[in-house]
Amino acid sequence: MTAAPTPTVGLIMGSDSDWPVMRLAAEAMAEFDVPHEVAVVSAHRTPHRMLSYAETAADRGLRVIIAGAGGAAHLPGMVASATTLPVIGVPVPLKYLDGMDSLLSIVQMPAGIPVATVSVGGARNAGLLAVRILAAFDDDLRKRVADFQKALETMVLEKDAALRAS
Ligand code: RP5
Repeated sequence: MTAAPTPTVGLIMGSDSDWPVMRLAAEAMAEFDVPHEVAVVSAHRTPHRMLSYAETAADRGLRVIIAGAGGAAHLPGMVASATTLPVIGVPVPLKYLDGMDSLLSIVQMPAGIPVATVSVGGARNAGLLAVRILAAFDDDLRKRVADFQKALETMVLEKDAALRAS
């Protein structure tokens, strides 16, 4: 039996209710066979767990953290303040305010503590950005990212051709 590979991306979210959005990040990373771990870590309800997660992440082998939260979405910024790893923030839209509250809570960070914020609900791009960060140090993964982009281009060109032929 072979051991499971050590996760290189930590995918965390403020609540299990964020999972329908955040699973898109997990799916994107799975497409590239990037090993990742998933956890619910709340800035407000489990602050000690959040600090412990952030402070131990690099030593546990993680290289990127994706953090999603909605509403008063302090998780990505607080995690970024307690780790040296790159943090990607995902604004999760809730029932009210169309996710603008989540977006502004995550994107408006003070200088010195960066969070790479994706669009509201943009968890797929968060997963793909994590793949790209890892690919910068991994030639095989970088080639697969290039193949992925080429496939996207081909798909658009084929749709264009089909549209103009109809
Ligand atoms: C945030 O509060 C979570 O990230 C979630 O988006 C939101 C609501 O959480 P629940 O009340 O659904 O657990 O911290």
